[in-house]
Amino acid sequence: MDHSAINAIVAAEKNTGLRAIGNKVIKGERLSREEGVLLFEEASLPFVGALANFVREKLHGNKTYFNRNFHIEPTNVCVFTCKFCSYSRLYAHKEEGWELSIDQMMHIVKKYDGQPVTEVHIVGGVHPKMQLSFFADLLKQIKAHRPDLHIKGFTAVELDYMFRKAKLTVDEGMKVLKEAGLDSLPGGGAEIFAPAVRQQICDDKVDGKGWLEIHKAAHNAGMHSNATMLYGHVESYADRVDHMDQLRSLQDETKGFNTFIPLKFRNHDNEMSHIPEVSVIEDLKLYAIARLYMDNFPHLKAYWPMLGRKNAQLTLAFGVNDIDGTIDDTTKIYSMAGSEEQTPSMTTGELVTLIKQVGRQPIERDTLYKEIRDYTDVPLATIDANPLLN
Ligand code: V47
Ligand code: SF4
Repeated sequence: MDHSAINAIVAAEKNTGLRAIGNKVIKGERLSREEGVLLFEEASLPFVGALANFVREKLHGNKTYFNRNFHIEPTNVCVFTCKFCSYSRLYAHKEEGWELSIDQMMHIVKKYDGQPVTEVHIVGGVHPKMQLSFFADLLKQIKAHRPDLHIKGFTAVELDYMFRKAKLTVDEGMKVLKEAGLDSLPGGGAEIFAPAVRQQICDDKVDGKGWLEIHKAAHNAGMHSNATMLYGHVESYADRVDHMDQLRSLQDETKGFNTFIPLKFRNHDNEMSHIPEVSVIEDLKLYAIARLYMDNFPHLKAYWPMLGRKNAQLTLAFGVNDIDGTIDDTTKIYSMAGSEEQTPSMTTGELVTLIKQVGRQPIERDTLYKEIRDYTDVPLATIDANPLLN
């Protein structure tokens, strides 16, 4: 979208507050908390969408990133009791859960031998008996087997518990895992930082301050990380803006975040099932406002297993420039929460098609957004259709 088109859209806006915000966005100026809340309360979807698309195209043109990754979920046994979680089983009921040994996890890694995956994403419940030394061994074995595979592992919730159990400071614990092979941190566990919301939805795990401290320590140790926000439950618009504001401030300080990933609350089979899920209009507005507010986050990701393929395509017109990866069907966190995709796995060809169908340019990236391959002119028939070649 060029300047004259976006100028016309902003000039036509009748609400003076929104018009002022539009003009700030065009000039590349930062939005305040009040302006963030005003966008949620009063802006129309076409208005925020046009602005977010303008910013997205200014930053990335038509480029839309994905990567080839697979997930390992070491366990779904968890000491915590987040009310939105459909995935975890308390230790007391661990017969309903699973816990993988290092050998079993290495078996998953070895399944991808010779396949062009670039990342393994390790995330799971917080098992009381899986400790720092266990995970350090796992990381070492993965690196020894496949040194080029980027290991994106462990939410701040898992790390906080691991470090406390090992009686190490956050910096000390991070050093141990980095030396063992950890390359970056995923964005999970952030939920909503506001203490009053956390108290209602996840009152026993690391708080917002602790989450931010762990990501700061990772950045200081030279690692990158992602950040998530679980939205569409009991939080207010001000809570969403507060969450994004705290992330934006840490990013000013460290520049260590790659990607912001809003996660839509899904209400299947959890203790918050009585809360209705928000509409797709609310989803798209949230992505757009996130793109406008998080001005120092290079990337905005739509996690397609949660949204479904069609809605993920839509987000590409509302600020999103990344749709995660091919993933692997071992991912259970989302299918258990009622995600759109019961067996989340897409071949590279399917991902490329999904991006091309909406007029964007599919680019395979590595975890740190180094471009691996531009698929714009690659004929579909030559892209591997084998799901294992994700
Ligand atoms: O923190 C749990 C969320 C997160 C539900 O960094 C739910 O690249 C919706 O953070 N409805 C973990 N969401 C997963 C995660 C993630 C996923 C993909 C990529 C990356 C990345 C990170 O899943 C949790 C929580 O916010 N979650 N239950 C639910 N019912
Ligand atoms: Fe445990 Fe994570 Fe589920 Fe919370 S969201 S109960 S920390 S697995």
